[in-house]
Amino acid sequence: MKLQQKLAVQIPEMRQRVNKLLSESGDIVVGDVTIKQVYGGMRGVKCMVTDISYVDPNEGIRLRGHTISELLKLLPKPEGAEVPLVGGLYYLLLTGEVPTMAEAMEVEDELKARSEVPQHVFKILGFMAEKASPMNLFSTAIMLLETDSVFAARYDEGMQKEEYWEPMLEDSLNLVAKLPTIAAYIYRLKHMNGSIPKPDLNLDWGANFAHMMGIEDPDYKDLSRLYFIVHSDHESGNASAHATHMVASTLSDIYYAASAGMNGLAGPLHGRANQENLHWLLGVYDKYGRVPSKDELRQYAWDTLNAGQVIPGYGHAVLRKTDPRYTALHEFGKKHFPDDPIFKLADLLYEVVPDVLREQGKARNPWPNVDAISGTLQHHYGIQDCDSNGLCGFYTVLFGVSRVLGVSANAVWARALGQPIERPKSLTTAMLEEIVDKVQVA
Ligand code: NMX
Ligand code: MLT
Repeated sequence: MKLQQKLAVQIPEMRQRVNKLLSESGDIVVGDVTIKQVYGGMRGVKCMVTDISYVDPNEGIRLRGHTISELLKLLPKPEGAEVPLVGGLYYLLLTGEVPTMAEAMEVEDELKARSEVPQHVFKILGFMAEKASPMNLFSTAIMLLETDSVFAARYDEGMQKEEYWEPMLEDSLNLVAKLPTIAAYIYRLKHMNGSIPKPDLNLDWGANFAHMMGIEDPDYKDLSRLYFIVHSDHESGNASAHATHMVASTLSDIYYAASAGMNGLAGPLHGRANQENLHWLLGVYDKYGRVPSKDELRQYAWDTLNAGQVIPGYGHAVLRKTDPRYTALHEFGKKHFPDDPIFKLADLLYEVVPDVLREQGKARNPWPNVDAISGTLQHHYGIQDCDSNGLCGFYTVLFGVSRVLGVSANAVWARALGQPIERPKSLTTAMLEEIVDKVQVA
């Protein structure tokens, strides 16, 4: 069934479920909040809801109930390909159902029909390219598309609240459709004077990105789809998803909201960790002129920690085991280029870093996250993260292209369920001290 029709059937049922929960059980307690959590980035505080994905600390992400490895088997694939269609994943994120090939292709066709990027975006990015980082360009490009927001226009006309999700979906499809061209254009501006091949209408959304990057190796098409699938969603508390949700909760449209999410993704503790990890690996490789020994790598890792820095790509706010997204990308590298020296180095890092972090005793999770391998795979295909002016972050743009799938699917459902403006409560330090005094007296 077509995406829009399917959602039109699902939304009233879901509204009923949520209304029942709220009216019959709205006052039931879900969890307590400690002072450590109030000061500690709200870690573990249960205060958001999404049905699109869930991160179990040990098992990792499930998207609509499916693990990454299940999804790679379940979702429809283009003929002869190893990795499924991203259009099929988007259908799953939005509807919760594994699409048939026809349903996945309907989404792919919708995206193709909406993929033309307005000329002003190319022009303005072109003016900025010399001085702006790839993530600045990416976030700006999303904002430049805002002029065409259907949601903003319909809101001004005075639409009913029940209808909000429809233009939100329209905008989301329009935005997602253009992202591969925008990302490839940013790369080409930085490295190839901004000339970009026309999208190939015979290719799917993910493969078209590879084509526009000028890489015709079919393996890179598979890697692009894989990359865009694994980074798409990671429940709603992560910084990019949460920022998007918060901004959208003010009834800003998806362009304002997703651009805010991308600004969060640009930080080194979040999506930029893929860039940091790759640069770290290249730094080690350059220092020794080869893959170092385990002892040398251990020392390098300690030097990083002793300099007060983090080891990028390791640790996580929720996960407590190896990230299954790391595993999926690692398997791809192992199958296609096990002898790539940087891939070997990333492998050696896995053998060294968890022990080092355990020995240091600070990180709650010593295992790798997705960013400990993703840059290595792009690097293998010759994709550079930095331009000749030293402006870096293209790998984070690729994370961002994928993350917009998840945050926009969430934004459509947030509108459908009438989620209100987000507004948690802040306290003062004196108030917390007062709470402590009262507890101690009692
Ligand atoms: N290297 C060194 N120290 C670390 C690391 C690491 N990889 N991970 C955590 N720590 C430290 C952390 O800085 C903190 O130190 P302090 O008490 O001095 O402030 C301490 O260990 C406790 O932190 P955790 O509670 O384990 O982690 P938290 O939930 O606060 O932060 C991350 C999670 C992901 C921000 C953190 O593990 C980190 O900085 N990792 C490296 C950057 C990274 O890979 N980010 C990408 C995350 C995934 N993504 O795609 O967004
Ligand atoms: C993500 O994919 O957003 C990261 O792993 C960070 C997180 O989940 O906190």
